[in-house]
Amino acid sequence: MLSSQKINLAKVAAKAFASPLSVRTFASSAAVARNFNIELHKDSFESYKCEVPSLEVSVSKDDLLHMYKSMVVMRRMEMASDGLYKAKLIRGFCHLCTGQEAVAVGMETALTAQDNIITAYRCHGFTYMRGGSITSILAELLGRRAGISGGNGIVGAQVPLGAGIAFAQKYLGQKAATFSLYGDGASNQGQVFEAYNMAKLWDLPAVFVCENNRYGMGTAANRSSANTSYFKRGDYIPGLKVNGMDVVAVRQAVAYAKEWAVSGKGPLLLEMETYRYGGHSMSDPGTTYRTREEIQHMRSNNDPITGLKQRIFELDAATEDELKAIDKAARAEVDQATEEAKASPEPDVSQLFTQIYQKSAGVPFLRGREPEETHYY
Ligand SMILES: Cc1ncc(C[n+]2csc(CCOP(=O)(O)OP(=O)(O)O)c2C)c(N)n1
Ligand SMILES: [Mg+2]
Repeated sequence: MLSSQKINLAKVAAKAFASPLSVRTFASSAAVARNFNIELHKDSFESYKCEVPSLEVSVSKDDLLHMYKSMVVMRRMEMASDGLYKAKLIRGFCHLCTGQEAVAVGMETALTAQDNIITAYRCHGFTYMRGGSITSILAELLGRRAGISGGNGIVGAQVPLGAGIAFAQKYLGQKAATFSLYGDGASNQGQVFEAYNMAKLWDLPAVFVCENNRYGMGTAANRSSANTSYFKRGDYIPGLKVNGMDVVAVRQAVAYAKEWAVSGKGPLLLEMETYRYGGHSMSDPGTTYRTREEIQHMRSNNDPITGLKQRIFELDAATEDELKAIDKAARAEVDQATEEAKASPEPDVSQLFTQIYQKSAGVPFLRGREPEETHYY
């Protein structure tokens, strides 16, 4: 629960309900909202040892508005976190996903509750998309009782865990996949390649998703990775590079990856080309290792929310007023959740060590920072 050790989210719990967008068949009845046919940009995908997904995508107005709303809420939620951090209500580390919204939203809209997602600490958006409430996410960051818990702060550690979850899915005969997310910085770790190897040996329904936001802390990808084509780094595992700033392209790629993984072809790598607008964490201004012009350029030309908005207008799928109403409702929803999270009491000290070891594990005590802090059950 401590935001100072915040290290969310070991396994983003499978949603208790299926996303309204998850794998939906499009009915042709006149009573059902009409679908829009989108032709994705020709550079949306690049493949390695596999075909690229179709550039033709069919989406309904509901789909488009749901994606728009989810990204707007996510951005607002991160803005609220930013404010709470600056007000010293959130302490310790806080990693925002502003700029990267299309990845979490596009992924979730292609998956079902049976699929699993595991990620590290830049996880607020994924938690929201998996069904975590805004209040629970903000309360967690604030270290309050209403918080939703979890955590992976050891860079890359979630990748073999994800392969293990995929193993369980295969073992249990489930027709679902596990998506393990990691960054460009994490991608060079040995354990990532060990997970690739086992996933391929056993043809696990494991999709490895590299969120390439171009930096690992303050280090540019090309300074840490000898090969920055992350989608090709599985060697014997096919891969796909995806425009991670286009939510519809992400959805299309993830639907393709899921189909690939559950059809028994084994693992697949996805590289989401994305960008974080803020620093690595709240304590990093994010401007010493990259230029302000670069950030501004990404915001002005590649923003996932603006991009989807333009697409919606081009398709004539909704009016400006409709989108403004969504923006307004999102703001109100996040404001209310912020107040609820702030009103949630701090947990009792006796809760400090809950959910670390299972009671049955027989661990009699946990060592604190100082000998006198040792905690006995
Ligand atoms: C094993 C390990 N080494 C180093 C760190 C310190 N650390 C935290 S985040 C990070 C950078 C990771 O970058 P990337 O994988 O690109 O993810 P991003 O933060 O960009 O989402 C590092 C080195 C850590 N938490 N764990
Ligand atoms: Mg990174």
